[in-house]
Order: sequence, then C-alpha cells, then structure tokens
Amino acid sequence: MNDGILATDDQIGFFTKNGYLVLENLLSAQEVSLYADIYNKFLDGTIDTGKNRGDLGDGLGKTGKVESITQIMWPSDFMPELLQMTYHRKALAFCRELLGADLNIDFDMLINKAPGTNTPTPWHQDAAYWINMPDTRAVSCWLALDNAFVDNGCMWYVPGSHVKETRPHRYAGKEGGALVCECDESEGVAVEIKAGTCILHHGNTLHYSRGNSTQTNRRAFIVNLRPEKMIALEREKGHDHGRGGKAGDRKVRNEKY
Ligand SMILES: O=C(O)CCC(=O)C(=O)O
Repeated sequence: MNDGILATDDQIGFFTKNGYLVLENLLSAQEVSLYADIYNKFLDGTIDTGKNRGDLGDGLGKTGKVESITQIMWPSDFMPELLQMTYHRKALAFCRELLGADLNIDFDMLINKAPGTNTPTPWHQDAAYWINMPDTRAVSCWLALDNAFVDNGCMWYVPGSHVKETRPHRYAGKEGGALVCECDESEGVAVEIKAGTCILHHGNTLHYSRGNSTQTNRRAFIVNLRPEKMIALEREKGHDHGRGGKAGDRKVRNEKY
C-alpha cells in the first residue's frame, strides 16, 4: 500500500467478503518511530488539543488522571502537515482503489489505551455514530503504532457483518460516551498486528477491543474516508465528527431504531 500502487484482487475480494483487511507494514520502522514521537506529543499535551480530547471509556472503566480510553479528534487540525505525510497519503491512495476514486478523508483521530486502563471498547458499528447516508461506502484505517495483541486491546471484527443490518445501539455507560450493541467475542475474530501495520474496516463492520492490561501504551492512529459527496452532505447537516471541541458529542445518529 503506497501512493499509486494498486490494491490486488485478493485484497479487494477479502475486504468485500469480510469487511476488514490487514495491510502489513504500511509504515517502516523508521516511520513508526517518527509517528510515535508525534503521537506522544498529543498524548502528553505538548500539542494541546483542548476539548477535542475526551474519554471514550468515560463511565466504563476506572477514573483517574489518565482517560480510560483516550480519544483525540482531528489531530490534523492541530498539525496540518500530517495530511501530507506518508500515512494519510497512503490511506487515501489505497482506499480510493478499494472503494472508488471519489473517496476523500472525512476525519482523523487518535485512540490510545494507556497502561493498565483495562477498559474494553464496546462492540459497535461506526455507522451507528453517523447520520444515515445514501452512499454507505466508508472505511476506517486503524494504524498500530505499538504491537497490538489481545491483552493490550487489538481489534476484533465480525467477518461479513458489514453487509448486514446495523444493529440497535445505545450508550454503553454515560450519556455522551461510547455506544454499544449486542455482540460478543464468540462472533468475532481477534486480529493481532505489529506496529506499522494497518487494518481497514468498513463503516458497518462490527468491532471491539479488550482493555489494555499491559504496562505499555496501545496507540492507534485512525483515518476515516468516504465519498466526497457524503462528506459534503454530513457538513451540510452540521456533522463533523467532534471537530472544534466536541469530542464528547457521541450519540446514536443513524436513527433507525
Ligand atoms: O481503538 C479502539 O479500541 C477502537 C477503535 C474504533 O472503534 C474505530 O477505529 O472505529
């Protein structure tokens, strides 16, 4: 996966069937180290993200100095050069091949599970957080900046769930916090990956991760893409994924149920 390299038929076939796809070694070890340094500046507040920073695990895990699940919306608003760097460029190029040349980046975010925070990300489909759109093509790129494995909160997916109905969602804990739907590990597969590898999932794919019970961070950098016309539709209706200090504005928006 890099600028101008085609997605293979096997990759497209796997994603179409399963609703997720692993892209090994998207970043080199050197690039991982560069991104990890940047990421740490967001985490330690050197880059102040104000109310774009929130706790996705609010009400789900322990309370303390560190968020149960740190979520920072729109890191590229605070560091615009990220948009021109390897990860965003490769994500855009590959996803256009996977789902269409009209795709663009909708938003980006950081989700970290700090050491010992032990807070699972509840089972959900991203589509539940979003307004219903006539074109449902959507893909999230989940780049690991640490090796991600079961005990520190690697991602789990339910293969094939992206082509089924979006399940009813509700708040998992506090109002404004993470959403959850009925699902459990027996339906899913855990996808352990190395730092520098990226997993793509469709906007309707059921996913989840266990809490981090280890002594090191589990840092993920996420870039979300969809057709430009759908991005324009969202903005027209006032939806911008927590931009401008609204990280805690999470709710069921697909409004089917
Ligand atoms: O990193 C996690 O634990 C959850 C990520 C997630 O839900 C997403 O990228 O849509």
